[in-house]
Amino acid sequence: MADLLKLLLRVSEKAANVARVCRQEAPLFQLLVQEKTGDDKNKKFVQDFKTLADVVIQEVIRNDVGAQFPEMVGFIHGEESNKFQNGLGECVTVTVRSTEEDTATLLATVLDGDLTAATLLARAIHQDPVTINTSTDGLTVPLNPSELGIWIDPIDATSQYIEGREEVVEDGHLSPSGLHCALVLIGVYLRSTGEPVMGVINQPFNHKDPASGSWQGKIFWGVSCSDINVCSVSRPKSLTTGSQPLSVVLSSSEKQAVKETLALLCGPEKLMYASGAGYKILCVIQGLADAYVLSEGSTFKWDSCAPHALLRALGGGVVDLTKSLECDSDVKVELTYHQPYSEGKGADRWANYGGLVAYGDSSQLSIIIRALKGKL
Ligand code: 2IP
Ligand code: CA
Repeated sequence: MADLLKLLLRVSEKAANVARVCRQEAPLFQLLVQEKTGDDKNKKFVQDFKTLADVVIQEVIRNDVGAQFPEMVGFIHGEESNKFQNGLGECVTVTVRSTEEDTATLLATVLDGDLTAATLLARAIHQDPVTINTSTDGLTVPLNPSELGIWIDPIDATSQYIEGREEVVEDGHLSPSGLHCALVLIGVYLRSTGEPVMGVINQPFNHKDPASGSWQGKIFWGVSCSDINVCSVSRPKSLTTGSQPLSVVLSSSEKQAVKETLALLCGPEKLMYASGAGYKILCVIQGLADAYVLSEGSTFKWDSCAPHALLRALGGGVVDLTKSLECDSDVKVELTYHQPYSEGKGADRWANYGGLVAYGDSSQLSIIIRALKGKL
């Protein structure tokens, strides 16, 4: 299944191109940032162009994976539904057609006939990415497509993507917000057990090329199955050694009780905040934080599946916080990806409803769980 990884790297790059094009091309950018409300609202236009861009990315991935691995059709899930309704109540199912022209024609129907925008979007979808700067040579993955499912988050941290603040991020440093927090996430899990076994994280806005002024991306990937654990990131030995306190990253909207408890454990300097569920797990993958703690059920399977696979490949993982607090602090209740939360409705069925802790080192996880016991 190294072929599946190669394909996911390629489609993630296509997705990253679409994300970059939507910000670079003026007619698309206009649509991305504009809110159509009140009298200005064109009833033939889909409510939300951002969602359309997300759906288009998701469909590109679904289309390409399904074409090469037909056994996986029906098991490729994403955050968005591809059915759109415009203000006139007309329904359109957005799919990727076999030619660029056909895709453009279809997209124009949900863009109120805006053929310029539709053509630009269709061109990005149908363009093959140039080269992928990451090697998977010599990797063999003992998995069969008929045992696998996929979770796609076309763009995680959409608010940062739309806002588009350009931060200069220093290597080895976590930066709380900005375009670099927006990520394409593609995770693969085992249908039988729900374990995450392969993940691709594409960061479309990693750095700006000073010569051309255009954005360059970066791809991270990992495989964790049987005794194979391979990751494109070599994690620096934890920054936490000996007497050094733990470092933890949180959502700025985290509960006060969690903030206070972890501030006592980490000290104010080592308690950090960042946007994007995927970006926060990526910070743990890169060793920029020891853990990411989230007490709410505000992330979903598509947010955590891909980065979870990379953390597993590095010897870490992502556990359910609520369940972990109920168990002995050394028991690890890892998140799984194959079953919905039966009490949830709609998208909430796929929420990580017990919250989570993403960690690189299990002894650090135990310290965090012990600290949070009885505090939530
Ligand atoms: C969001 C996004 C948010 C995150 C939220 C995710 O996904 O990653 O940033 O909240 O949990 O579901 P926070 O940044 O507070 O951690 P999306 O952007 O795809 O809706
Ligand atoms: Ca998301």
